[in-house]
Amino acid sequence: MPEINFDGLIGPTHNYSGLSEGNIASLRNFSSPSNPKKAALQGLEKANILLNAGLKQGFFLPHERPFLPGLKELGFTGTNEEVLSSAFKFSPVLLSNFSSASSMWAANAATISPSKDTEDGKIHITPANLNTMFHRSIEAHFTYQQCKLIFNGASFKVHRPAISISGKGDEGAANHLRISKSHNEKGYEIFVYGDSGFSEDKSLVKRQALEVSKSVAYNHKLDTKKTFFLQQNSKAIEKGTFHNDIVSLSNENIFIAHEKAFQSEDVFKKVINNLESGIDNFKFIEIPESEIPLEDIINSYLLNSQLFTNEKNEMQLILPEEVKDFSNCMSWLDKLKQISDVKTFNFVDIRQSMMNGGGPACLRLKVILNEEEQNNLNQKFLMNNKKLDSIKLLIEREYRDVLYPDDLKDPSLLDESRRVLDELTQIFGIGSIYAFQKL
Ligand code: SUG
Repeated sequence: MPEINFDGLIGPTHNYSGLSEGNIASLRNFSSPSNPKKAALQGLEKANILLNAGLKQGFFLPHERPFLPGLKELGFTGTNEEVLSSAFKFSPVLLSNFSSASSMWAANAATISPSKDTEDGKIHITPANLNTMFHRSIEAHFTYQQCKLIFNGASFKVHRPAISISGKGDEGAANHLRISKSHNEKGYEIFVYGDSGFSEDKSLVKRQALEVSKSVAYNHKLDTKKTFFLQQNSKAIEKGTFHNDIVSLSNENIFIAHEKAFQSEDVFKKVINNLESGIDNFKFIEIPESEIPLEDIINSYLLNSQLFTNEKNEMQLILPEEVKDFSNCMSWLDKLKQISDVKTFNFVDIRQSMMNGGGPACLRLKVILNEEEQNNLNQKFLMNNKKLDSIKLLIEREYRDVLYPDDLKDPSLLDESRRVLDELTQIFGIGSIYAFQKL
């Protein structure tokens, strides 16, 4: 299969710290108890659906959290215990920022352009700088390092994370769509942005800057005639669409979007016309506000479902269980089955991630590669049943089943996390990759 998804393994510090302004679920669940064990097992279960559907599946390892090197850089000194307790005393929210398990949302790890789309025939990868939210911005460096390890063959070009403009950043694949006749053919790439980095309007958090999106597209050496830039609808951002992947999705020739996803109807129509004339099997499905209001799209996370092509060459959709609570979404799914190649639906319980605003599509980074390119990537980061069993045992043994933001100062949580990460590097057989392993 030409598609491999890389999921972010969910780390032992998964918690609800209410860190993401504009993300309704993250704010609503602030300070609720989390269950890191359940979260990690739910994530694995979701990824396992793809293995069962005949796809290869990759993983990013969790980042080192709490991130002691960051706290030390700020000036906290002493033993690990002292650093954690003085950081917490100084500012609990500061410690939360350095402790988030947010790298689980791998859709925000990078933007990827397959080799068919790029002038030099390489797969271009730009790790996201995630600059708008501090807790996410500190992911960029380690994500870059993992990308260099995973995509290390001659087929790949891993760029440095993009610069940021006036605090607006780059949110990776969550704001990027690719549409093509099939995975194997040259495609169209759409970059979705919040606003210009130089805009004076600061009333809403708009995470993605147009100039940054353009720079990623330029560095990826894309065909300008097949590259488009669409602005997110401000009203949709205001209601909770902090990333585009909450209101639209694509896979091969299918593009599904809510009527209110994009700011300018005219620009959007032009893009659709281009896709219609360039892709003979192009299938655009718009969800009108009258059929499913934007609020229901946001609360159900219907369009944050993970759409992929399975072994039978049919499309399969992994949806969050929450969708079942919305009869309008369920009726729409019945219709979708009739009018498209989307034939199989899997409902998954990933409630732990959903409570922080991360649905099935957020948990993965999709990479399109041909066979040679697949052989060229670091196979150690791919999942198999043996690794899966060992990881499950590790999670069962080490992860907590209750965690409050205040527990982040507990030095034994740091020890547990380090034990987990150390053992994960052994299970994947990748040597020492974490700062604490190199001390
Ligand atoms: O960046 N939540 C993430 C959710 C990311 C979802 N990704 C996609 N839509 N692709 C975010 O807002 C919440 C963490 C906290 O509050 O503890 C958080 O970071």
